[in-house]
Amino acid sequence: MVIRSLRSTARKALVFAAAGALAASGAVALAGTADAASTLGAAAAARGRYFGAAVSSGHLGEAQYTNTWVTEFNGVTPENEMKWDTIEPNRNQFNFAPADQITTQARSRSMTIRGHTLVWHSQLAGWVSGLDATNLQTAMTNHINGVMGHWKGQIYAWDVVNEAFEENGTRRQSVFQQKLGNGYIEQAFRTARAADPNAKLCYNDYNTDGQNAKSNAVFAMVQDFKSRGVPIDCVGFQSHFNSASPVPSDYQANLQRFANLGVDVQITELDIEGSGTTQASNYTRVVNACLAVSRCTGITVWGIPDKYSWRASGTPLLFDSNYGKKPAYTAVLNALGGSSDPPPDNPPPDNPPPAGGACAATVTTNQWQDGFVGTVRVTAGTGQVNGWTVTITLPAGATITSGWNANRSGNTGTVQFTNVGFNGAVAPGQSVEFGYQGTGTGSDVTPSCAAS
Ligand code: G2I
Repeated sequence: MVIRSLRSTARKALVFAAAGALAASGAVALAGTADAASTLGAAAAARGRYFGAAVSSGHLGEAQYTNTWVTEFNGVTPENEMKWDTIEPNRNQFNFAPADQITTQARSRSMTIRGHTLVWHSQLAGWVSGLDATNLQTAMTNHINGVMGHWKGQIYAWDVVNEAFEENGTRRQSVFQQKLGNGYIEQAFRTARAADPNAKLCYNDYNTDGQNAKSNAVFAMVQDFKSRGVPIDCVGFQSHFNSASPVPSDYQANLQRFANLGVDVQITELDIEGSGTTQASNYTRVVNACLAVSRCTGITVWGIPDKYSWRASGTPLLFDSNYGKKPAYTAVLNALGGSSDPPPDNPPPDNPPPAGGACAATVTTNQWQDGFVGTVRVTAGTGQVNGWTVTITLPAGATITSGWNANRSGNTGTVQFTNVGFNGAVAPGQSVEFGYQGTGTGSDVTPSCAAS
């Protein structure tokens, strides 16, 4: 197996130290125990930020979906599970179970959780629209208290009010606006502060990513709130981009002007339609803008693989529909200061690669309370490998429940993995990866590799 050199270990220790200090502040957490700078979450943590994904509870049963989430990201926003129609479908009957599926997993990995969203005109339960002003006021307060109370102390930031403005800067004529008037946003924020004083309270919207009539209206509202002591801590910029709505040239300047008001800014629903280098460079611009604004505390992409995006046909995400890392992924990782290449010293100069025809294997384990994901990298030596077998011995009590990109001989104790059709051939010095998921403690595994 490959023994990592001191240089690699020192690099990792630095990243972990930085991330640890930040985790203590509650804002960020490590994605796992994988090589720190080789995942989006760990690279972002080293820059003092979280990197999250919108997650749907309905996909958690798909091993690669969950694995990609927990391996790559250190933050999460439930995509639909906290919306009013799901979470309070009938008055005062709360349905927390779908969102809890996500938050329980997120909490066991110390992820940064964004709550989305409390007061929004869309995905609103039908019963809300029929209420008179007095009842609507009570229902809004009760909703905020009920939902925030359930996760009190566990949510990093809440989108308290979502999409309350029109493109021309006027208020959207939602049921809240029509029945409660202009004051409803302020009321929602004041109620939210009392419901969970530790959560950051955000206003969240789209098409506010550059300076325009809509973002100016939000700006004026935040300025007014700050001047009157209305509790607001952050502004979320959804950042849904495509060719008709590209990353604006003043994107960073716009984030900065909000930050200058004394609020944090967050990129809350990032996706950019396109492919290849164009998509990659647009993602790079967004990440660089956030990194350049010290109060930009994190980025969330609105989904994991393209196939589950709300606009899948535009392939707007970082992973393709087979969970392959797209050029945009590499661009984001690099912009965050990470690298998906094996460290330059892996195999290190003092630990030469295996001889011609042989292979080496390394395992990175992402361990949480009661389960683990192992990612195994098989590297060919100086000669071509045409098939391989990796053997590991799991600690007692560990059981593999699923795996991908390899055939597997068993689930406990000594387990052998052999290549599948498409990843048996490994060119000299190149690597392929496979993985497994299990229950129990699966760390401290030493693999051996035999080429066939
Ligand atoms: O529309 C993109 C986003 C804009 N900002 C607010 C976000 O909350 C919003 O997210 C999307 C979700 O990604 C979609 O998944 O919100 C949509 C609804 O406005 C979500 O779509 C809904 C479908 O409309 C429903 O038919 C479906 O039952 O997703 C539901 C759950 O899959």
